[in-house]
This record gives sequence, C-alpha cells and structure tokens, in this order.
Amino acid sequence: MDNQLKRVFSHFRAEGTFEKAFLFGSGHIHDTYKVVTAETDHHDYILQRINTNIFKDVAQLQNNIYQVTTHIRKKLSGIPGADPDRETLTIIPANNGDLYYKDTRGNYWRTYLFIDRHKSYDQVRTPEQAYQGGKAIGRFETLISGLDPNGIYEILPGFHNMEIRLDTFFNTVEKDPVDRVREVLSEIDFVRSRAEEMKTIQKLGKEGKIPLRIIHNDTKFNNVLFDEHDKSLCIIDLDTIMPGYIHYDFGDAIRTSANSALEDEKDLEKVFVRLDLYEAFARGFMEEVRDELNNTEIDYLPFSARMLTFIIGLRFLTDYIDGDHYFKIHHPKHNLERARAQFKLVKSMEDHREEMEKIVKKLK
Ligand code: ADP
Ligand code: GN1
Ligand code: MG
Repeated sequence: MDNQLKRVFSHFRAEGTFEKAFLFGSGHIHDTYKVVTAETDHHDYILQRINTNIFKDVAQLQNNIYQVTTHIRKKLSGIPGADPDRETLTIIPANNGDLYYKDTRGNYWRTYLFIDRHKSYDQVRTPEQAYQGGKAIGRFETLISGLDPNGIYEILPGFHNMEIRLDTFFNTVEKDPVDRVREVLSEIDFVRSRAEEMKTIQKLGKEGKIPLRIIHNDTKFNNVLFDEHDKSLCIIDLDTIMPGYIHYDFGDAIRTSANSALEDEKDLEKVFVRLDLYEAFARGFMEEVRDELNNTEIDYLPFSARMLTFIIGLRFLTDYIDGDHYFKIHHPKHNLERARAQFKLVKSMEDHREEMEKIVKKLK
C-alpha cells in the first residue's frame, strides 16, 4: 500500500520526501491518507482517493474548490495576522498542472497541504467548543459570500432538496432491492408522518421569502479544524460548496454540535439535543451573520436543525435499504444505526421545539 501511495504522491508538486502514509480522519466519503515527509522543515500532506461514485466530474469538483480557496485566500490576505496556509485548504497541483491526478487504474487523487497541529472532534463536549464552531461556520459564510455563483458548478444537484430525497427514499422502499424494508417499518412510518412539514424550507424558497446563497452544505463538526488552543482554525471538506439556503449550514452544524452523543450511537437513551450546546453554537453563529440574514431566515433556524437531522437520517436509511452503496460503513447495520440515532435526535428536538425557538429569538 505504502508503495502505491508513494507512487501516486510522486505525481504531485509536493516538497519533501515521502516517508510513510496512513489512513486519516473519520470522513464517510473519500479514502483519506496523511502523508508524512522525511524532512522536519517540510509540510506533511493529505492525499485523497476521490469517491467517483459520488463525484463523477473530478475536474469540475477540483475547479470549484480552486475557486473557493482562491476567493478565501484573497479575503484572508486583507486581514492582519491571518494565516492562509492554515485557515483554508491549499490544493497541491499534479506535475502536469491539473488539480488532480488519474492513476493507471482509473482512480482519481488529490493532495492538500496538511494543516499541522490541528484538533478535530466527532462530538462536542463543551459550550465553548460549540461557540467556537458557531463563530467558525458563521465566519465562513461571510468569507465565501461574494463568490461568483457562475464560477461554481452545481456538483451534486438537489443535495439538500427534501422533495428529491423523499422521492428517492420512497422509490427505494418500493424496490426493496435487498429485502430490508421489513426491518425498518417503524422508521418508514416516522418518515411518512413528517414528510410534509420537512418540505418547509423549499416552500419558503419558492415563495421568495429566503434567498439562495453560496453555502458549504456539509457543516458537520469534524469539518471544522481547531488549533492547539482550541480556537477554530479552518473549515475543510469544500466538495459540496453550492447554492443553498443558510438553513442547510446552520441545521447540519447543529445536528452534530448539539448532539449529546455520536452520530451513530447505538444506545438511543444517550441521544438527545443538548440545549446548552445549541445555545452556544447559535450565539457564535449569530454574532457573525445576524446582520446578513432576513427575518424569515432567522425565524426558521430552529426548524432547520430538525430538518437537517431528519434529511441526513433519511439518507442513512435510504442507503441501508438500498444495500449500503453511498456512505462508508464499518459494520453491516451501521447505516441503520446512524438513521435511528438521527431520528431519535429529531424526536428530542421536537420535544424541545419551544426552547429552541426562544433561544434564537433572544439572539435576533
Ligand atoms: P470526507 O468527505 O470523506 O469527509 P474530508 O475532506 O472531510 O473527507 O477529509 C476527511 C478527514 O481528513 C477530515 O475530517 C480531517 O480529519 C482530515 N483532513 C482533511 N483535509 C485535511 C487537511 N488539509 N489538513 C488536515 N487534515 C485534513
Ligand atoms: C458525509 O464527507 P463527510 O463525511 O463530511 C456527507 C454529508 C453527510 C455526512 C453525514 C458528500 O459527510 O452530506 O451529512 O456524511 N457528504 C456527502 O455524516 O454526501
Ligand atoms: Mg468530512
């Protein structure tokens, strides 16, 4: 494996000598490796085998990320004390200048500078971490604002479109390709009883009450890197930057930042919304973006937490029924466990709906 990775890595314009590489992080999509270089004064790198089942047009994908990081870099260069190499991703091009490399087996690879001395969390423990996360995501929204939407290719159309996700779900239930529907009847009921309400954000968009913005679309907490002093440093995983509603970023971030447990916790007793973390995240987020948002956008932030938790649960459940083709899984029922944990979190957010609304109202 090391040899294969070393060969792939040699096709990029990276400095330093390949010493070793190992699997890194806990993303659900790509194969991610950390490449350690032999010299202490050279950077380490992230080498990723891109998941082309999901991202079919790698050139477009990489071009999007190039546009986004160039834009952010330009903005950071005007901020005294900012460090662009640590505060945004840096793409290392291939030797031929492309932003990716295709190996002889047809695999696509990309390389980034490794952001040194960072910390990353799959679960939030303290309100201070949640507050820092809220500031980081909010600040990111303002960093990417002003990006020319015409330069950004809509890489995964309909990504958080509830109507499309529900249609895919019910079609998969109908087909039942691997005979798993009988195992998940109560989860299907759960989806059915909430399907209409969950289309609310799309409806507001169609009515022109909330604007499309360029947003991140995958703001789970481990896509925020922290520095050694636990201050937020960098937002990574820029694959899904596309037009969307602000609710997608706030909601997805709350899904992971205000969860009392891990995303795939099996013991559902342990899964509930922590209002202290929710309040802290929302406070940090609002400090950064309040002035940019209209009243309707703000009013529906609490709902968006439910909606995004629901839609990610729905996608895990769809993938389970479909035979596990989309998300990386670590054991056979992993997607089902993830879906159940997400739906339990939705339920808890329903139980605390009023408190969640009050908290955002106070921050308005
Ligand atoms: P996925 O889409 O599979 O989640 P990510 O791009 O988020 O892939 O990368 C997976 C993990 O690799 C991240 O959660 C993070 O821990 C780590 N990672 C990615 N890019 C960098 C980077 N430039 N520097 C340091 N760590 C990184
Ligand atoms: C995937 O790439 P990663 O692991 O950060 C997924 C997100 C889901 C998330 C659930 C491109 O995110 O949409 O919310 O898993 N990314 C893609 O944990 O589908
Ligand atoms: Mg990720």
